[in-house]
Amino acid sequence: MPLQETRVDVFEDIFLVFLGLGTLVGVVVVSYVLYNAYKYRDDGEAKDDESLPTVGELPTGGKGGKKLFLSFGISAVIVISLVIWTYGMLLYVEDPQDEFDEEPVEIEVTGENFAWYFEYANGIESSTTMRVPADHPVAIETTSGDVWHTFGVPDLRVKADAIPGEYDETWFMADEAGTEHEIKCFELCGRGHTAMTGTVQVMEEEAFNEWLNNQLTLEVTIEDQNETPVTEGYEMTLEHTENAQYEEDLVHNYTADDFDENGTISLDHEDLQQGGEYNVTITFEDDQYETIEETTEITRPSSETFTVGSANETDNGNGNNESADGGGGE
Ligand SMILES: [Cu+2]
Repeated sequence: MPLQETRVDVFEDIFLVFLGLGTLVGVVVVSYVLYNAYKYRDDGEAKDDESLPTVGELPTGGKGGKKLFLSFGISAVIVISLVIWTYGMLLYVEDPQDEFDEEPVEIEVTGENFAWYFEYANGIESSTTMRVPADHPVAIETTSGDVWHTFGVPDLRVKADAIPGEYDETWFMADEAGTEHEIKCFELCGRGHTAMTGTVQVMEEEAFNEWLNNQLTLEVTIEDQNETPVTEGYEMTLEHTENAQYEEDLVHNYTADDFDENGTISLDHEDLQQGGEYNVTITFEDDQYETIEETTEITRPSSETFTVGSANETDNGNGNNESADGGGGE
């Protein structure tokens, strides 16, 4: 079986084989019926070798059921080989994991509140539009945040249950960059069911990777209460809240020298490696300002501004280290 066949190819092959064989068998059977109807037609004259049966007479002669066995035999060969071949094709559709010659792109799909949400392996999230690379296997895991839904992309022959607490796995491959395919819900789930649509957007692999990397960025700015950049005398630590779950150590340390004159540092996918929720800790030399401890979520290009307060002014212990834009990146 050729590698990297898409689901569409497989189902098209099965359809064509069934159509071809069905047509062939139909033509043979109908022709043979017509041929015999003609050959043994009643033209009003009895032939020499014809002995008309009479009521109650049992048939004699014949060739030991040769024709019967022949037709049963041919049918059995056709049906059994069809079953085996189709089963093999469907096994490939069900579980092609070993046959992928590239690592599939992994996406977790969640149906919730009549909308579709997508989370990529690097922690990046999107909704409604699912971007995928062309000619590259995509492995999806579907689940639901509320009621039963079913994720389906008819064009790509994809369908997977989305059930709360369960993960259904399937895969697909789209072969033409620039095309779009409609996503629909195939489980009557409520009032918003028919509007529960989305789009699979097929991109060139390079453009897809660029998009995915560009989503994983964080800009942090530190300023004081007069909106003046703070550029000296501090250290910042970012620690992924689920660090233990990842192979890489997702703890990143920066000093004031890494920030520019605007008190800003821009981190990209190479710095961060993984999106998701991070604990941000900023400590100041000589207790110049109170330590900042916040969490930030990076699921798309994010920015955070932290406003520092003077350490000796913070007698009520709050209100000084909240981020100025109300949490950013949300
Ligand atoms: Cu639904």
